[in-house]
Amino acid sequence: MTGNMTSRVPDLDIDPFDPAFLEDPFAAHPRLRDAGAVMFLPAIGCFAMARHAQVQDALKDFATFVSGRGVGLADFLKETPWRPPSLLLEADPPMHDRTRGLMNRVASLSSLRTVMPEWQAKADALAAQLVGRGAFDAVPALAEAFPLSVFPDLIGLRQDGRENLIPYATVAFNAFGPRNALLAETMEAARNATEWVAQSCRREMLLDGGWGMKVFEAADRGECTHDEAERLVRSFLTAGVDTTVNGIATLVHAFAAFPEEWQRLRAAPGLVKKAVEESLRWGGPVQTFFRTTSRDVAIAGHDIPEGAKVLLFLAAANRDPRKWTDPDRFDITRQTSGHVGFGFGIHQCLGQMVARMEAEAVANALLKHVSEIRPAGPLRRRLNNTLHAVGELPIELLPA
Ligand code: OVM
Repeated sequence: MTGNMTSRVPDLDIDPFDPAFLEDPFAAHPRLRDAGAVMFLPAIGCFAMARHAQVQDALKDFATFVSGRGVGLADFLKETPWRPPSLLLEADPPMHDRTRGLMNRVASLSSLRTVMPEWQAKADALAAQLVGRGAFDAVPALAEAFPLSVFPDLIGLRQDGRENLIPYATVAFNAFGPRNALLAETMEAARNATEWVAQSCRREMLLDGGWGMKVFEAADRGECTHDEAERLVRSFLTAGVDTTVNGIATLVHAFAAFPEEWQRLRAAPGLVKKAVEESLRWGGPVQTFFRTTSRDVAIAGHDIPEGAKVLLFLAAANRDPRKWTDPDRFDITRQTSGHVGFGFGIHQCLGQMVARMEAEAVANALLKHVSEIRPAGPLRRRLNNTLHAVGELPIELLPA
C-alpha cells in the first residue's frame, strides 16, 4: 500500500479541567508536550496539542482547525451554545473577515494613542497611592482597578453596573471548558451580569465617541447590521477586562517572583515593551482554546478525524523547550516573537494593543515610583477553565 502511513494518536490520562490541574497547569505541561505532537485526552474526549510547532501551525490553518463550531469543548453543531456565538471569535471566513475588518478599524492604534497620556497619568496616580502603604492585595488594588479605570470609558459604557464586567467575563471564559462546578458556580454568581451586558451593548446605552458607538456608526455605513453591531460590542465587553486584569496581575507577579528582572528593568526602562511581552509568554493569562477539525487531517503522522475537538495549550506552547531556551525563566531580554499568548493567525487577539498599552502604563508607573516589588504572602489562584487567573496577590511596594 502506498500513501501516508499514519498511526493512532496516543491516549494521555490527564484532565485539564480538574481543579488540581487548573491550580498549577504548568506542572502538567511537560507530560502534555512529551506525550507526542498530538494526543487524545479520554477524560474530556478530545484531541490535544501542547508543543509550540503544532499549536502555532493549527492556529495558522484556520480552514482545517475551524472556530465556527465553537472554541470551547462544546461543538456548536451538536450543542446549543450558552449564548449567541461571537461574530469574531466563534466565526470563520468569510463572515469573520468582514466583522474583523470592521472591528480592526474601530480598535485602531491611532484612537489609542490619543488616550495614552490620560491612561499613563491614571496609572501613575495609582502607583503613587499604593507605594509605601505596606502589604496589600494587588488584585483589586491594581490589576482590577487600573483596567476598570480606563477600559469601560474607552468603550463608552455608562457608569452604573460596571461591577458586572468581571463576573460576566469569568463565566464566558469558564464556558469554554466542560460544564463543571466552576462554570455552575460562576454562572450562578453572574446571573444579573448577563442581562446587564446584553443591555449595555444597545446603542441607547453607549456614549458618543466610545468604541461601542463607533461599531454602530459602522453599521450606519452598511458595514454590518445593527443586530450584528450589538453582538460585536459584546465582544469588547467579554474579552477586554478579565484578560487584562490577569495580564497585569501576572506581570506584577513575575516581577515579585523574579526581583532581579525588576532591577534589570529599572536599569533599562526601555525594555518595558519586551518585559510585557515576556510576561505574556511566561505567565499565560489565557491558557487554552479549542478548535474543531473541518476534515480528516494528519498531524506529525497521526490521524485526527473530521469533526473532532482539538484543545490547543497556548501556555504550554509558550514554554516548550523545543522552541525556547530555559522556558520557565522570566527573562525580560528574551526574544519573544512567535509566542502564542495572544493566539496566532486570523483570530489573533483584536485587543492586543489595548492590553499592551494597559500593561505598559502600569509598568511605567511602577518604574517611576517603586524600587522593589516584594511578595507579602502566597499568591492564590482563582480557578478558571481558560484563564490562569490570580485571586490574591499580596505584595509590598517600596518607594523609589
Ligand atoms: C468574543 C470573545 C473574544 C475573545 C475572547 C473571548 C470570552 C470572547 O468575541 O466574545 O473570551
